[in-house]
Amino acid sequence: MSKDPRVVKDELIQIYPKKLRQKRSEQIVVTEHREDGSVPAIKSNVRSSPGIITQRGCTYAGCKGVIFGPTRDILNLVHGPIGCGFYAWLTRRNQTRTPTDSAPNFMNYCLSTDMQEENIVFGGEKKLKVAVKEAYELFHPKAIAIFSTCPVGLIGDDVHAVAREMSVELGINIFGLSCEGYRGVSQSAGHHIANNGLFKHIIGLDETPHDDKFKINLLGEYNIGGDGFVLEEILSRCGIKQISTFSGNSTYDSMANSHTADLNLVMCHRSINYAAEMMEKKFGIPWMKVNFIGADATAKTLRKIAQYFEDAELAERVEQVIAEEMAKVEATRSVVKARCEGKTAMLFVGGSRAHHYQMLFTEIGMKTIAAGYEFGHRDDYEGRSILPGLKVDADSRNIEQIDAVPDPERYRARRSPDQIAKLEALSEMEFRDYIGMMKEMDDEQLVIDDLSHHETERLLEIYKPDIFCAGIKEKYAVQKMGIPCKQLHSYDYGGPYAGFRGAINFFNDIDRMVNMKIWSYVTPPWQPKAKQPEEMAAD
Ligand code: CFM
Repeated sequence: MSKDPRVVKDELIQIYPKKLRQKRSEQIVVTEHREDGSVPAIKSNVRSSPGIITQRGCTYAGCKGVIFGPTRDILNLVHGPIGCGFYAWLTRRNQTRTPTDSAPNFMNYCLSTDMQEENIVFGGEKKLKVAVKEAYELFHPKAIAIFSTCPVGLIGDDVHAVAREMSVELGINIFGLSCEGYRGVSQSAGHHIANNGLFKHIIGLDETPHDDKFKINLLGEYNIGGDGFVLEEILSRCGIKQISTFSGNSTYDSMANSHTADLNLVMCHRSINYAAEMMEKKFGIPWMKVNFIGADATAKTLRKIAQYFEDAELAERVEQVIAEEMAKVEATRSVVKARCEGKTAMLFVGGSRAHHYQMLFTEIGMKTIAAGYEFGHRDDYEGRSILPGLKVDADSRNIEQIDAVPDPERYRARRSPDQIAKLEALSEMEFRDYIGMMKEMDDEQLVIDDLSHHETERLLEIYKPDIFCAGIKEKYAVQKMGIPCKQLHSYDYGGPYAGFRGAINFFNDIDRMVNMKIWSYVTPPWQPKAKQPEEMAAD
């Protein structure tokens, strides 16, 4: 079978009925850098077709699991049947560290109203009130967030009214989120709803000032496998004050105080760009796209921060940290690169990692031959420059769009438009911008949105990549085909992978996986018979 990406594209979709084939053909593109700087348009953020096995999750997962879940002291109460409630218990390896043993941490609790048939028929508001009260009496949290699951929206329970009423009764911050699973086409809608919730109900509530010189927030970093801990350590060594993270290892108070920072760093553009935009409009904090995945990428990001603050001492400290860390990275990288050079990878992850992790593979000489997002939008693929021409579809219009305006008292432009322009001219800073995944990929590679299971199998069969990166739902199907699968949602209990120390971990883990002989002993479904023990011994 030809490995020409155009031929492969046809092969992937030829089994589908005509209408679906047409739709999928617009969601699969072959990368190219055109003379005018553009990349091919890709259809994305549209509904998955029934019958297809998608990798996607639901809107509630994006709101509760991704954005609110990693904050340890907001009590997250799921209003819905217990099945959805299971997901409230963070099994996704977000880590957190309390300053003392007695400081609140609700992340390992699963709080649900456990709706029954009776509540679906007669309404669940009463049960929700009782649950809020009970949760309050048990934990005495500063804030309670109530998450709506599908049936709540279908029967029309007013979680917001209950939240307001209980907030007055209990004297704490209680708010509802209309993040029913069906609310959007994927997790992505849940991100937007959660961003709106953060903005309306938390950000800006605490005015405590800080006299640190360099104050930032890290947005779109969820402390999977301890990534956030590594970044906290690097930033503090550089002398940069991290006011808050949205939302890895974060607290309610830090988020409430986050508008006192002078710069917002955006890691995962897809999940948190809304908050970054709204904070800039309301408080005057510029946002800049960064990437801490990859040692070179981390060094570049640190230099950008130093440039933004225009401080010689900070720049010097940053260079010192980079020099110290890079020496360690190089020691591992040179060994691993020699063993991995030329091997191939495929990455199909939610909305950022399929881009960011390509950097790590490039650093050890591996090539990404196919990549895609589960739920990224066109700007995540093609860059934000396409946004002005984008038509908002009905599914996206379903989600509240907040038009933030400057706060009459608190708006303070941290940098003038002239200063921003000067900084942009100085280096490759991406203020209010994201260039997207495709611009950083080689030509003639496959980019596939919302990859289906059928397409996964055909891709693996045709290309036989050395490693496939995805999540737990894909992992075992891929490995049965004799190809190692690295989870990038949870790191397979490995990690952290961010920053310099994380890059070293990643290089070692990938080296072990792509060079492990065991995969050649698995009989993929397209091969007639398994290797016999004597053949294995002869290998
Ligand atoms: Fe952003 Fe994420 Fe991702 Fe995401 Fe996710 Fe995630 Fe992800 Mo799983 S916020 S888009 S909704 S980087 S949970 S921490 S790993 S799919 S690529």
